[in-house]
Amino acid sequence: MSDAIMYEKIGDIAVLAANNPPVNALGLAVRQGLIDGIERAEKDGAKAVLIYGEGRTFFAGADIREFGKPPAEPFLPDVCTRIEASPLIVVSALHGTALGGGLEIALGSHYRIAVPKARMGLPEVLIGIMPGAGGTQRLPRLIGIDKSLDVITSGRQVGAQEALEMGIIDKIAEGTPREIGLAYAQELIDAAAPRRATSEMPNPAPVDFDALYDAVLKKARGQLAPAVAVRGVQASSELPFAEGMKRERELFMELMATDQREGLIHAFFSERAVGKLPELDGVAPRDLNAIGVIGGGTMGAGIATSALLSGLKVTLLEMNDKAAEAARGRIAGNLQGALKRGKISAAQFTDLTETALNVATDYAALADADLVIEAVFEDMGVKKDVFTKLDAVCKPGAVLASNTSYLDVNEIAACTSRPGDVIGLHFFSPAHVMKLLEIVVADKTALDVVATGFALGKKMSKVSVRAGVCDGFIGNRILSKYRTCADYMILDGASPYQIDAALEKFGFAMGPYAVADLAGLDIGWAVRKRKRAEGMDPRARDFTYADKLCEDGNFGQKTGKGYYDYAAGAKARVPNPEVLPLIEADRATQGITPRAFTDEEILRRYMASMVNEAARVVGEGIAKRPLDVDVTLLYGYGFPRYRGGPMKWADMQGLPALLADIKSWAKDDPYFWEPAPLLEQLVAEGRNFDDLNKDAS
Ligand code: 3H9
Repeated sequence: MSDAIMYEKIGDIAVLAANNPPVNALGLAVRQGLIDGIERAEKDGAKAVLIYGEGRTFFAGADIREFGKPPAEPFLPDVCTRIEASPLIVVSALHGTALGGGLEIALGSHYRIAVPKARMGLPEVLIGIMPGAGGTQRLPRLIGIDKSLDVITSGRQVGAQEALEMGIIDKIAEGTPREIGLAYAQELIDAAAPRRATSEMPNPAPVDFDALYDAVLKKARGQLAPAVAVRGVQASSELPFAEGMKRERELFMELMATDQREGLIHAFFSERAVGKLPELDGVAPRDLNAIGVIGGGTMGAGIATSALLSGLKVTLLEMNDKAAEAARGRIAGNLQGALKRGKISAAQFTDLTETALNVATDYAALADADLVIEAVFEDMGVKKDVFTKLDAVCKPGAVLASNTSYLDVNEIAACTSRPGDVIGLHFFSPAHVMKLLEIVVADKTALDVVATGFALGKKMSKVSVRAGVCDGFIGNRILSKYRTCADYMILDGASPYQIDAALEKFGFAMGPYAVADLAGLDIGWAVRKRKRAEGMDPRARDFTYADKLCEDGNFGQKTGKGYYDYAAGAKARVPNPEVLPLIEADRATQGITPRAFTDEEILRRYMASMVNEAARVVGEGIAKRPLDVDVTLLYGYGFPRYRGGPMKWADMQGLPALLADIKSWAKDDPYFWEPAPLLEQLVAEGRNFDDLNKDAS
């Protein structure tokens, strides 16, 4: 027997306890251990078998780390089939998260019991595959097609109570999984309960699978797995069990071979790797109980909301009583949303708004804060004024954070007497919704201050990425480059609508011009004005059509018109007829003869500009690893998750072709398309971005 499955016989019950921390993933040793355990139980005179997991969870699924390597026997579907074929009664006792192959083991068992807090599901589509160990064949036989499709195509986790109501499990009981499993197995033995194989249940009644396939494909915005999973479920209705299993395997293997699977699994591991920084090993964060937030606009109120929801006490500072009360109202509004969605109770709402939140107008109110985040106007003079005041009132050791999205955190830190305590914490708006947090480490930021930034991110359930100081840090710096690329394509002949459509087809939730309308066109206008005032590089191209749009009062969704007209609502956007004439006039003034762009060229240019700038960001150490860029773009910029992030996408396309494109476009515009040294180096060495991730791990 392997150590991954521990065997024990208690009376008539053979106990198979999984012991493969941290999540009892079904790696080779576990699969072999289960087969050996069942065989031993059958020879051991047992009447029933109990399967449960030691540690924090039942099996959380197949071992994802084995994907992409040659599969090793025994395969998981065969393990489930062997468990089900046993003449002994097999009981699975679930706790933690019984996911994917874990739930499939339970479905192969004859009876299922769970602790009240157990969660279960078939989340395979979230990593680009579908259930491949009988999940699409057994679940529909057990609970019917509709409920199975809901669980399988969404990948959502179902709580024990709902699972009981759906018929996925037979019983819920309080106790450890071992206790409740043993008691249930004994109860079944005493009642002479029959062996009950899901695979022997009748085929579930069919539905209109073709219509469902189309609907699921459309909803998934280009992701294949949920729709392909519909075909698996279809097989459960139309084919005998063994043939259905074959069909499931074929579909599973097809998905396994896709870039989408590779991209999604890269995203899964990358979002877990971003917080693991060798320099923080053994560094304890500072205390974090009470925080201050300066500025109660949309951003400040969002940060305060997120902090309150994570259990922190918050003092929000505004300039006067009126603004402070408006901020309180904004935060209460955000928390109302959380109440409506069932995230907090009415009692918690009252506690958060009345006890945990304090609004103030005097800096002295921040004297006891462990950490203060300023979210005031994006202007160096204003920020310096705030930090000078914070330096005067905050207690020693308090972390002083700026939520700046572009400005130099070194310069901000230098105006205090404690630059080691200063850090950038760049939240994304709305801050209580968006998961990304850029933790901007300045030259003198102390390591335990960095660790405190990550601890805050964890408390707030953010995905935190370390960034260095530069104009725009990781995300906005790269954004500025690919937005400029799109703007240049418009000057040269593309339309904003064609660009948006091409990128939405690629999988972005919204194209860059729809995003600009949402964010407010006045933001870009202010940046352009600032850059012109500072003096633009003469080699950079400039344009006026976007300024004219703003001069006419079109700031996007908030004014009803921008690149699009929103008269019929945000979703029913239609092109604003004023836009193309402005663009044409700009081209005419600049003497540009417009040319046609294919969607493919739009995508290639847009992505190449993104990847090239990202390579600079990594090369300069602003991002420590390519995966930090991927996670930033996935969580803050709507990059389609199933493409893994720009660096992973570039690796999968092949870096030499990307570099060749860049070099060919550099002939016309050497300033914009100058290849990043890191990209040239990787191509010369025959390596890719993921090799750098591996070097760093
Ligand atoms: C499948 O089952 C296919 C079958 O249908 C058919 C096969 C033929 N494998 O997330 P955490 C690691 S597909 C390997 O930080 P949490 C994770 O990387 C699978 N490793 O903790 C991390 O490692 P590290 C279907 C895994 O408490 C550590 O465990 N199942 C796996 O926040 C802790 O994870 C899924 O898709 C795995 N399957 O969340 C479930 N899972 O410490 C995917 C986790 O080195 N997993 N690790 O960074 C999850 O959703 C969450 O990890 C879970 C725990 C909810 C389980």
